[in-house]
Amino acid sequence: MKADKAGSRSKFLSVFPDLVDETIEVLKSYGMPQDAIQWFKQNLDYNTPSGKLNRGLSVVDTYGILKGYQTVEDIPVEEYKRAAVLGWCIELLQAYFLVADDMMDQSITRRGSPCWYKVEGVKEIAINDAFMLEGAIYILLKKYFSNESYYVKLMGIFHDVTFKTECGQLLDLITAPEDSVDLNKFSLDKQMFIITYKTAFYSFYLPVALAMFMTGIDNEKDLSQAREVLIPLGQYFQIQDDYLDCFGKPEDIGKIGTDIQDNKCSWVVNTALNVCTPEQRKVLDENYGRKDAVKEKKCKDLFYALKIDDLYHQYEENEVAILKEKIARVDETRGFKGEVLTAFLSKIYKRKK
Ligand code: GPP
Ligand code: MG
Ligand code: MG
Ligand code: MG
Repeated sequence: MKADKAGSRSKFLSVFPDLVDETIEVLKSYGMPQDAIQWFKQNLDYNTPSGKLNRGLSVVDTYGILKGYQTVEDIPVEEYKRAAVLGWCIELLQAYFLVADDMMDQSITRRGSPCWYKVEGVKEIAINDAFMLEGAIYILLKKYFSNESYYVKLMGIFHDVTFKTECGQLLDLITAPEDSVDLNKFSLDKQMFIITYKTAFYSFYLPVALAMFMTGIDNEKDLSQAREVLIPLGQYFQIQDDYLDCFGKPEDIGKIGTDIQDNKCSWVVNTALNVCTPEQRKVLDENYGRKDAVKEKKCKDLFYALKIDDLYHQYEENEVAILKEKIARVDETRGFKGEVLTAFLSKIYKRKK
């Protein structure tokens, strides 16, 4: 399918206001007061459409590719709407996770603006707002898909993937205690487990699986072929995220990295632990994971000295070659297409944000 990035994005964005209105209808039907309705609308508008929208757009793109449409414009209106609704459901899931994650990670900015809990007057109410963003997913699924044979599959996968993500987040958090830094607890294996669960399932497997359910090209063999590429692709994406947290520019990534101060079991620190000398290890033991900008800078300087950025670029080239090989081996006899996976890969290769 040919890509017109800006066109696809604005078409996808144009669906969102109606979905906000339809979700708000539910609150109106409860007789909720106007200020509560306004709060919920603000929550939806601030947290949902402000990102890259890669996950949401991928549902539409995958749907178009599987159905054999040449461009997004060729997708009939009704079909486009439903694929876009599923795309927005993932963006709502993402919004729900990020609002909560930013509180847990004590982050300051997200997508170039203050994190939602940092917005004047929000604070801990953001916890409930996160739950309500999740709730909006099921309002939309019910409204648009409850008469479809695959409705239960959609609900099942959202629940399954949400729980997997929460498991990954749990491990991310307990491996990064605030008050006791013990780098012996870190390893690249542990980091791989964390990122597979906290990122890869919902960001990569979910968009493709949703489009597959919608098209009916969802034989277990094909879902498994999709998973075999999308899970490693998601791991690569989160390793990029870890790399960008340290080496990216805040003006590019829209957020200020917190992994060093937060004692995160990230790809960067694990790679450094594998290549550092005993003296450099001492620097990390004494400075990593402390809420202190000077100590953070010492760690960052060490990561530059160890050329972790070069190691990242080597990792990236190697991983992308492996992924391309895997995609070339996809069996298309039942209607699944390797192009779905190539499209995803080209969206994230060498990303800066
Ligand atoms: C991102 O990790 C992880 C998630 C968005 C999953 C959160 C899951 C929950 C159940 C809340 P990150 O903290 O590295 O992301 P970022 O760098 O964008 O803050
Ligand atoms: Mg986090
Ligand atoms: Mg975070
Ligand atoms: Mg991160």
